[in-house]
Amino acid sequence: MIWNEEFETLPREALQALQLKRLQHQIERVHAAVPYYRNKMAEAGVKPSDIKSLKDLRKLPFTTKEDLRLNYPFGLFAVPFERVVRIHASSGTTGKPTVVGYTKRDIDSWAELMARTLSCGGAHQGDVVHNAYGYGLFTGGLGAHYGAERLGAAVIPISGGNSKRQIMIMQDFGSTVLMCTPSYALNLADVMKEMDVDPSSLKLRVGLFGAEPWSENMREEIQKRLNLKAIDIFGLSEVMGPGVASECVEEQHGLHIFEDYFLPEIVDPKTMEPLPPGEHGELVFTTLTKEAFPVIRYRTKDISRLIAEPCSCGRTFYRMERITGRTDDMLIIRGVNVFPSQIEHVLMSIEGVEPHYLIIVDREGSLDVIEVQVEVSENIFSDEVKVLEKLGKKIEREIKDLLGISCKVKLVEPKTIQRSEGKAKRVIDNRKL
Ligand code: DLL
Repeated sequence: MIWNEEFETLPREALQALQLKRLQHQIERVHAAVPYYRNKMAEAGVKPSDIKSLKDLRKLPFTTKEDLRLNYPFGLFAVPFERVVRIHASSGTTGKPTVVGYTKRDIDSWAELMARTLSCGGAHQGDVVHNAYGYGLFTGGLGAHYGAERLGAAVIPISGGNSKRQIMIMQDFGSTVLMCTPSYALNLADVMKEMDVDPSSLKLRVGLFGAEPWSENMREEIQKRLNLKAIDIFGLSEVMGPGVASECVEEQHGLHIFEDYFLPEIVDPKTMEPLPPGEHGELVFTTLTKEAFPVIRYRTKDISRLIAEPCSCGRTFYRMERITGRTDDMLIIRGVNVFPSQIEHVLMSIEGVEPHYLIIVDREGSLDVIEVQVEVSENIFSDEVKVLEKLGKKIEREIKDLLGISCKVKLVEPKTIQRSEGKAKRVIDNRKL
């Protein structure tokens, strides 16, 4: 079912007229309220009144995570702080997180967008939504929660972890819709097998999976092993959280972007020139209605392409192809965004550690595991084993404190990690998605 028939099936022309009106209003507001954006626009020689058509979007400067970092924590908020009712955060590139805020109206739009997402995936009133996205600063848990309530479904706010209990609840409460990361879905399938629970004895019908990259192969495996239809959903904190784009259950091919709220572009990551539908490049979003934390031409670093062909579900929104990669080195480990620079930040704050390290990522069963190999200075290495062990544990603890993920630290002798002859290779990702 289409949650909001009026907007989701707007003829393209009417949609573009609406987008332009909203864009002009948004740019004017941002220009008036946020000195940083105002300065950036002045540097680029553009004023709000220069935005006369959607094509003029390309005159506006891009926004990156670096801009967010420079304005940490609230410098890019576009409303007086009294109007902010929610704060979320995701990983920054170093020690500080990326912070986003929402007004009451933003939360209301988000609930609408997530109700659309759920509906797009085939969920409806009467469903029992098993929400295993993490609740907390991460946008997944609460984002999905409000959407499920708006839809009129019964939501189980189970959050992540404790898989055996999750499965018991699924059995006892009759969960029909599963929401979690695709890797956690596979993990649940493993645990079901261990517990001797037959997935077809459960009521699960559909799963809405996202927050990390996955593949068609993974979709097939999840669908087979959990006996449900697997839908890809996409979003990012800076733009809203989940609820930016979603596959429809009819086609399961390409994610409809909710274009009345977000204006998508695909740009060539080298020249930064916009590319036409069909061509691969970096996804860029401009928010059209956000009050507390609007973004202008935000560079997601995610690689995709736009699909302009009409879809059999009746939605007129363009689709984006599933994310096929990133232009930077961000990793997603068990649903947590991790930048190698964050790990470097931890390592460099510890005495006796050399600036040579290697991050090795693997998938054991359906769980991501990471090992950080790091060189230590000569005098530490020749010290007692106990000293080395203590140092290793200290690094593991500090990485856990900053990133919230466990890793294994392996201290190695000086000069054993291969030196680069150009761009250092810091990450070996052995996961096959
Ligand atoms: O992951 C929001 C979200 C929550 C989306 C729940 C879907 C479901 P962040 O933590 O800010 O927000 O991470 C955003 O995750 O730039 C992508 O690199 C990646 N990502 C999100 N969804 C997908 C997906 C949430 N369906 C970053 N496929 C994005 C591939 C995804 N990558």
